Amino acid sequence: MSDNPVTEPDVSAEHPISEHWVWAGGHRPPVPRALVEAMTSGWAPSVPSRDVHPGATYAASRRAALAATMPGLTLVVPTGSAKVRANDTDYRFRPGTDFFYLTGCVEPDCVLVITPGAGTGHATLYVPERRDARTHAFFTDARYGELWVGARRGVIEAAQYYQIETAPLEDLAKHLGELGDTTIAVVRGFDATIDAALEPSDHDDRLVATLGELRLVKDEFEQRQLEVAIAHTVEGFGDVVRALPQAKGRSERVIEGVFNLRARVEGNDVGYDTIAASGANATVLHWTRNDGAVRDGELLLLDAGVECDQLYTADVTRTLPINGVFSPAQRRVYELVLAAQDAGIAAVAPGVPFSAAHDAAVRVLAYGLAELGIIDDPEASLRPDRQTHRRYTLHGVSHMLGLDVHDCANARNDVYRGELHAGYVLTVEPGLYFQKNDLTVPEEYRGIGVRIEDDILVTETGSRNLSAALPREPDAIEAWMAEQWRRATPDLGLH
Ligand SMILES: [Mn+2]
Repeated sequence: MSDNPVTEPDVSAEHPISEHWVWAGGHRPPVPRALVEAMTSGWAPSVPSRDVHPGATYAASRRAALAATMPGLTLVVPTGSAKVRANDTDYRFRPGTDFFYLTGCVEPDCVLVITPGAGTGHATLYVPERRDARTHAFFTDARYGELWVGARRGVIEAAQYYQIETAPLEDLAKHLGELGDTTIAVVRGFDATIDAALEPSDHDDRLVATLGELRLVKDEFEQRQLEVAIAHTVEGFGDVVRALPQAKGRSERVIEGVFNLRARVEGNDVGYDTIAASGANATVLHWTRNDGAVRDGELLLLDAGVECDQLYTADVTRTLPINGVFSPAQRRVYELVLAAQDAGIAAVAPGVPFSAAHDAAVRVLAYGLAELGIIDDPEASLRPDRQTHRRYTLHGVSHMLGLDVHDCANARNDVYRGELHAGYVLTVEPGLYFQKNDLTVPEEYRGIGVRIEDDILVTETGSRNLSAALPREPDAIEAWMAEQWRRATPDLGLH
C-alpha cells in the first residue's frame, strides 16, 4: 500500500484535489486532504482471489459462437450503469442480459469488446479500475469508493475470475478510437457513453437479434441454473401456503413479502414483480399492486419466480383455494384450464412450431367455454377472423424463459415463432379470466381468474416439465396445502 495515496492514478476526475482539500461533490463540504491521506493509508494489502466463475467456460463458448456468427465485425456489448432512483440513491444494479450471458460478470459499467481475429476473435472485458485504498475516491466517492460500496474485482481479479482478458474501462475510449475503419456492431440502450461514441449501423440490430437467437438454446449450465431457480420457487410457493392463515384478512402484500423473502434469501431476487392476486384481482393480468384483501373462499392466483444467483428465473403460476378446498364452480373452471395446460404441454416437442402449445391449449379452452355456456360455437370462435374466446383467455400461452422472464425478445420473429429445438425452455400457461362485471358469464363464475403455468424444457425426444414438483391436479393441490398446514409455520408477527 502506498503511503502517499493521493498522488496515485486519479480515477475520479470529478473530485479535484488542491493542496489542502479534496472536493467530494454534491452538498458535501470539501474534505481535508490530511483526512483523505489518513483514510487511504494504513490498510493491509488486498490479495486477489484465485476463484473462477462457475460458468466461465460456458461464457467463453458463447462468445466464440457469437463471433463465429458475426465474423469480421467488432462487437461492443456494454452492461449499463446503475439507474438513479432519486438523487444519489440508485436501484439495485442488474447487468445487461446479453452482456451477462457472454461474461457472467455482474459488476456495473463494464463493456465487452470482441474484435475480429483468427478463429473466434479476441475478447476483452473492460472493467473499471478499483477505487480501493490506493485512490482518494476510496473515501471521497460515495458511489464507487470501496469504503462505501465494498471491494470490486477490478481489472486484475476480473481476468482470473471470468477467465477473460481484461483492460481498464478508463482506456476504452482510446481503444475504440484506434479501431480505425473496422465495422462495429453495438448493443445500444445500455450505456449512454458507448451509444454517443459509436455511429449507429444496421449491424446493431443484427447483433441483438443474433444474441436473442443464440440464447434460445440453453446449454447444460443454463439448464441447471433454471432447475435451481425453479426448486427455490417451489419452496417459495410452499412458504406462501404456510403463511396463508396469517394472510387472511390482510392484504396480498403478505403473500408477496413471503415469496420475495425466499427469492432474496435463496437467489438474487424475484425475476419479475410477483403477482399475488386474490379473488377478482386474478382477472387483472398484470396485478402487481397486491393491495387487495385475502379472503376465505376465494382463489389466490400467484405468479412468481425466483431469480437464482446466476440470474436465471423461474416463471410459475398456481391458482390455489385460500381455504384449502376448491368450491364446485372454482373447480370446474380450474379443471378446464388444467386440461388446456395438459394439452399444451403434450404438444411441446422438437420440430413443432412455437405456436403448437398455444393452439392445443386454446382449442381446449374454447370447447370448455362452450360447455360452460359462455360461447356458442367453439369452431366458429377459433376461426382466425373471429377469436371471440379471447375475451376470456386474454393472452398467449407461451414465451421463452431464461435470464429474462420474457427471454430472447430480440430474436427475429420467424425464428422465435419457428420450430422448437432441444434446449429451448418455454412456459405453458393458459388461463381463463371472468371479470366480476362480465354479463356474458354465468354469475357463479364471475370474478374467477385461473392460470396454471409451468416451465417446459424441450428435449431431444419431447419435453420435460421442470416445475413438475409443484402439484397441479386439484386433489393434489388440496392435499399439498393440507400438508403444508400440518407443518410448523413461522410466526410472521402480523397481529
Ligand atoms: Mn409467464
